Amino acid sequence: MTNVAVIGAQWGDEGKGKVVDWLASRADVVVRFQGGHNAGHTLVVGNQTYKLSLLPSGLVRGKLGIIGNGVVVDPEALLAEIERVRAQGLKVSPETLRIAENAILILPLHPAIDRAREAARGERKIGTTGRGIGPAYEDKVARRAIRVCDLAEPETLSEKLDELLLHHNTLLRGLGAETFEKQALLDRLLALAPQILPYAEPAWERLDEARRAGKRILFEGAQAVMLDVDHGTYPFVTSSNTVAATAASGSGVAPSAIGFVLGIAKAYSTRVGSGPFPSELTDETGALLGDRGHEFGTVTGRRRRCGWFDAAMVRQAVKVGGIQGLALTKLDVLDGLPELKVCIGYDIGGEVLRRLPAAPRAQAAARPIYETMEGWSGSTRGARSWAELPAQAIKYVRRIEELVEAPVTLLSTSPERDDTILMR
Ligand code: 2SA
Ligand code: MG
Repeated sequence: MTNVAVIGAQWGDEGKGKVVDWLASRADVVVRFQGGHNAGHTLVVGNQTYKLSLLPSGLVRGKLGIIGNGVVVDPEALLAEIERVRAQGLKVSPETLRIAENAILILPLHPAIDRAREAARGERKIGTTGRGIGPAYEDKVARRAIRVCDLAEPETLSEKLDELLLHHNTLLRGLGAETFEKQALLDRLLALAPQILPYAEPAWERLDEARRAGKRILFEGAQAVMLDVDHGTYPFVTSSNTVAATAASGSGVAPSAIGFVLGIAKAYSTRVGSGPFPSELTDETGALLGDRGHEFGTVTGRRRRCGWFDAAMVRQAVKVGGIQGLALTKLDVLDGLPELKVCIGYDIGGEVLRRLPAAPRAQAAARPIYETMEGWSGSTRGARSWAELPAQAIKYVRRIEELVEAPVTLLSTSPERDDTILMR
C-alpha cells in the first residue's frame, strides 16, 4: 500500500474515523495535518466506541500518531483527551504520540473570542464549534501565535503574550467579553509545558525517516473540502485548508509523499453549522435520515442538517481536493426508501450550473436539480461483499461514480470496521 491521504468530500462527518481506522491496520504512522479539536472522529472497535478529536485515529490500533504542524493544538483539550482514552484502555505516551514542535497552540482566549464573535454575528453566525479554531489560525497567519516549541522558552512566551494580549484584549473589550490577564496565562502555559514538551519534536524529520525506512504513512484529514477556507462555502467554512495538498504542508512532507487520495462521502448529505446546503431536506425524509444516521455532532452534540446526495458538490470536491477514489459510507441509512434523489446541478435564477459558484448570494440562491432513482427494499447494513448488495443499491453507487467522476473504491455498510467492502 502506498501512503494514503483521507479527506472529507462533503461538509464533514462522512465517517472518516472509521475508514482511517480500517486503513490504519495497514499503515505504520497516522498523521493529522490540519484542524484541531473541532474534529470528531468516531471509531467503533468491538464493544468500545472511541470519540477522538485531536488524537490521530491510528492510536486505537497501536500505531504511531503524529499531530502535524498544520494542526492547532489546545494543550488542555489534548491532555483531557489523552486521559479519556487512557481510561478506555489505550496506551498514549511519547512512544506512541508525537506533536510537531512548530504546531500552533490554542489558548483560552481563542475560544473566548470565537464565541464572543459568533454571539455578535447573531443571525449571520457561522455555527463554529466554539473551540477557538478560527482565532488560532488567524494568529498563525498574523505571525503572533504561540507554538508548541515556545513552551520551552519562558522569555518567548512572555514576549508573545504581550503582543497577543495587546491585540486580543482590545478585541474582547470591543465585543463586551472578559479580557485575559498575562500572568495567569503565563503561569498556565508554564504549568502545561512539562506535560506537553515530552511529545514535541521536529515531526517532519520523523516522517522523512519513516519514508526512507519504507514505512507506510496515513494522512488523516479533518472536516472536509466544502469547509476548506479557499474552496468551501466561504465564509461558512473552517479556518484551514482541508484539501489533500494540506497533508504535505501540514505535516512537512513532499506532495509526492502522498500516494493516493481517498475522499470520504456519505451516501446522502449532512451539514452542521450555518451556510448553503442546496440539497437540504427540511421535511420528514430529512428527519428520517437524521434519526437513522444518528446525525448529531460528535464534539458539540448539535443536530446535523440532512439532505440528498449532492453529486455536483462532491464532483467539485473531487476536482479541487485531489480525490482519486471515494469511500462511500452509511449506504444502509437509505435502506427501504422507495425513491432516492441525487443532486446533479443547480438552478440559480434560471441559469443551470454543474458547480457551486463562489459568491455567497449565488450559493444561497442555488436550487437543486435532481435525478430520481428507485430505492431498494433489501438491507445493505453490514454487507461485506458486493454480492450481498441489492441490485438497486449497486446501481445507486455506480451512478454516483459516473456523476462525481471518481471510482468508489470502498463501501462502508455499518460503523463496524469490518463491515467494509473493498471495491477494486
Ligand atoms: P470551526 O469551529 O471554526 O472549525 O467551525 C467552522 C465551520 O466548520 C464546521 N465544522 C465541522 N463540521 C462538521 N463536523 C465537524 N466536527 C464535529 C463532528 C462537529 C460537532 O465531527 O461532529 O461536533 O459539532 C466540524 N468542525 C468544524 C462548523 O460546523 C462550522 O460550519
Ligand atoms: Mg465528525
